[in-house]
Amino acid sequence: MKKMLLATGNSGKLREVKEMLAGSRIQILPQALLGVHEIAESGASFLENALLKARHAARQTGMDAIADDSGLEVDVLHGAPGVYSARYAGPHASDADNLSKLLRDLVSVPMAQRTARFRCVLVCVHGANDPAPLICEGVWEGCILDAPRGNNGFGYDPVFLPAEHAYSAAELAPAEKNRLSHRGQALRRLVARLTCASD
Ligand code: ITT
Repeated sequence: MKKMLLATGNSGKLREVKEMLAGSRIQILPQALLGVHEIAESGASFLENALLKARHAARQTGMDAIADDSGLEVDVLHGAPGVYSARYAGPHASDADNLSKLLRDLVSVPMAQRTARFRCVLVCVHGANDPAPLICEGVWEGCILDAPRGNNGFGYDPVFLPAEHAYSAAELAPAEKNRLSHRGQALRRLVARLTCASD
């Protein structure tokens, strides 16, 4: 069993990654368990922020670290909230604050123009100064509903209608979300590469 640190303070991400790795050869340890504090996400891209988080956690603990930087890109908002998804309604915004702001910003936008996608960039570093981190990405296409639906998931899930479904991401069973989602895609790619590397 390989132990790896997951550099996130987001309990929704942690739950999904743990669910998806159950039964694999990778055991995830949350950064809070090892006393790693969150750092400012000052990068301009998902990749820069994911590397900042993973390198910081690896530096603090000496462990291999995985980090996820992800967000929602809404076409009519020119890709916003994007890397600012967690802080869309302000620096200390809750999921509910961010979701309400998004619905307000789209209030007069017809359904056909509400196309959007979730993007996830997952990185894995072998030590803080790893010069060749593993980088995997996943993208989940859909559109933004005009009102929240469902209680599963986290973040913007209640207003995200996947292109291939009649249910919002928050109405999907967790296993179905993981099968389709940006994070599920990126994590399966990462696991395949980690498994190759260790064989
Ligand atoms: P960490 O940086 O500690 O991992 P965070 O919540 O700050 O936690 P990000 O900076 O990557 O994470 O921001 C991601 C935001 O994008 C997250 O807070 C949600 O609002 C949104 N998001 C990402 N993946 C999502 C998903 O699967 N479902 C719903 N919203 C998601």
